[in-house]
Amino acid sequence: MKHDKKQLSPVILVTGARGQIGTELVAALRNVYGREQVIATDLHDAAALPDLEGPYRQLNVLDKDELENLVATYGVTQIYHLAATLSAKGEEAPLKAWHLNMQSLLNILEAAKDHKLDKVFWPSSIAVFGPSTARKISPQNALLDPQTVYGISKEAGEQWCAYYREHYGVDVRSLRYPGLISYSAPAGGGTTDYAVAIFHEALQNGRYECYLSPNTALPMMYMDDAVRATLQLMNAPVEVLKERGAYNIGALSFTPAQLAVELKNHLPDFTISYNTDKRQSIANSWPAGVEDTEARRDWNWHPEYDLVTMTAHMLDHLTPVYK
Ligand code: AKB
Repeated sequence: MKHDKKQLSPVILVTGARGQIGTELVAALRNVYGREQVIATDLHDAAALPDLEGPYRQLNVLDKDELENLVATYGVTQIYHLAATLSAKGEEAPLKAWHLNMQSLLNILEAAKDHKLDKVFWPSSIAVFGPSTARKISPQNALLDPQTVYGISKEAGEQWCAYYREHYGVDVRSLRYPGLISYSAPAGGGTTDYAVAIFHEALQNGRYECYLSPNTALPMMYMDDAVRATLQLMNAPVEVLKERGAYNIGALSFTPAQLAVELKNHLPDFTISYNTDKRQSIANSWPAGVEDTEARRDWNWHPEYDLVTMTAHMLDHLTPVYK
C-alpha cells in the first residue's frame, strides 16, 4: 500500500494504537479514510492480537530506525503519536517516563521533518498546569508549572513541537486533553482513571473505593468528544489555527461525589468510599476546569456530552458486559 503523494487519501500511522485513545481514534480514522489507510502500531506482537481489524505493525517508538523504516515503506503522510506514560505511572519511574515521552516525540518530529510528512498530531494534557494556574478554570495562556514528570514532558513537548514548526515547517497540532472517559479500552496509569474504573466497579461489585477525595473537581471529557475534537483540529485549515501551541479544550468538570450521585440515579444500590493515595496531590495541582475560547473561536470546538449524557452512554455500553 505504498502511498502515491498525488493520491488524496492520507496514509496515517498511529502509535500507542491499542491504548485508551488509540483504540477509538484508529476506528474513527478508518471510518473516515478507509481501513487500509491507517496503520496501527503498538508494542504488542500481532500474533497475540486476534481482534485486529486492519493493518497493524509491532513498533517500539523509541526505535528510530524501525519507525523511519515503517514511514518509508508505507509512504506515511500523517502520524498520530499517542504512546506515552501517564501522570501517576510516570511518578513511579520518572526518568523512564521522561525518556519514553520525550525521545519518542523527538523521533516522530525527526521523521516528520526528514520524510516531509503533511501533519502530525501529538496530545498534550491539562498536566501542564500547576499550582500557579487559576484553580477554578485555567486560561489558554496560563503560566505552566507542572508538578509531575508527565506534565513536565508535556510542557517540554509543546515547546519542541513549536520548535519543529518554526525551524522546519513541520505542521504539528496538539490538544491539552483533560481526563478521558471511555468504555472500549481501559485507562492506564493516569490520575483521572477513577472516572473510568468507577463504572466497571459499580456494575461488577456495586461499590467503588476512590483514591481521590469526594470534592476533587477535575476537567474531564467523554471519548466521543475527544475523538471529534482531534479530527476537527487535524482537518482545520492551517491558516485558522492562531494558537500554535496546544489548544485547551473543555467539556466536563466534576468531582467523584458528583459522579457517584449521577451513577446512583441509574444504580440506586451503588456506594462509594474514599481512601486517598499519592494521586490526590497530583490532582490537587491541576485546575478544576479549562477555558477554551481559542478552540471555540478558531475551529468551532464545542463538546456534546455533559455529565448526564456521558454517564448514560457509558452505562448503555458497559451494562451488557457485566450481565
Ligand atoms: C492523567 O491522568 O495522567 C491523564 C491526563 C489528564 O493527561 N488522564
